[in-house]
Amino acid sequence: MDFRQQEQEFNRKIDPQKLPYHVAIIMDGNGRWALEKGLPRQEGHRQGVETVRETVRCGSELGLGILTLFAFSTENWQRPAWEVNYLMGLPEKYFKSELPELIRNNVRVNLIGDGARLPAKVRKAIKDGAEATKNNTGMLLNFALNYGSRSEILMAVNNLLDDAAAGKIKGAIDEKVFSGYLYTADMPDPDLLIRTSGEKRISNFLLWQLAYSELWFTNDYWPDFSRIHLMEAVYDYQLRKRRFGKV
Ligand code: V0D
Repeated sequence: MDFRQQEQEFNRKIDPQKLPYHVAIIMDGNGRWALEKGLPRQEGHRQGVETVRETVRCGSELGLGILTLFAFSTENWQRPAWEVNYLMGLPEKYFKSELPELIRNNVRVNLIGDGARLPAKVRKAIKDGAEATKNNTGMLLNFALNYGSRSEILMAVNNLLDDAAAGKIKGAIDEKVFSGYLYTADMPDPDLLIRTSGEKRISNFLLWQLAYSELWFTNDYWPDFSRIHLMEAVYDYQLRKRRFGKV
């Protein structure tokens, strides 16, 4: 069965009424993909951006509400300087080629993570991209950049302490109030988490938000991820009976 036929089959099988509203993806394996092909690591990242394009296109076509992509973790600063440098050029490159299509497809772009500690040119690229898409009402596309979940939780706690000291907190903190202090304030938690490249870890990604999410893994590296993978994950999600801890 070729790619086109597989896509058509999933289009038949996926129930558009039961889509996961929020899908989060840990895009792992660009470096290994390149290594195994005898290519420089940046080739893996370059191909990884192509996969981002295709995944955003497919998510938007399916009608997902939110797609959250883990692009750069707070730990990724420990990579070689040349690689970090190359990665930091990707947001600008991405918008240069994708902005018209994002606008055409009604996609809104948002950053989650500690934006203040990113290089100015990256902040500007994302600010411009977010600004240009802010009135779009279709899929929300979150890029997690300089993101770490424990530091996000601590940011929330510290902002809560400030608000408490300012007398803005009434009574005990419940889950809903706490969630409002995270980068994902006002967004429903991910229904489905996808991780590529065979690793079966959460790696400090959305620890609070993933409490009840379905998890889907593939051994394929991110540059080899395709719309077939996304559709298969969505279809698999639909087959699972979600119980939220109940019987
Ligand atoms: C490399 C695989 C898109 C993961 C995908 C700065 C690692 C390609 C973006 C991007 C990266 C980020 C923000 C934004 C628009 C695009 C991106 C990074 C890495 C780290 F507003 N791909 N991408 N950012 N890779």
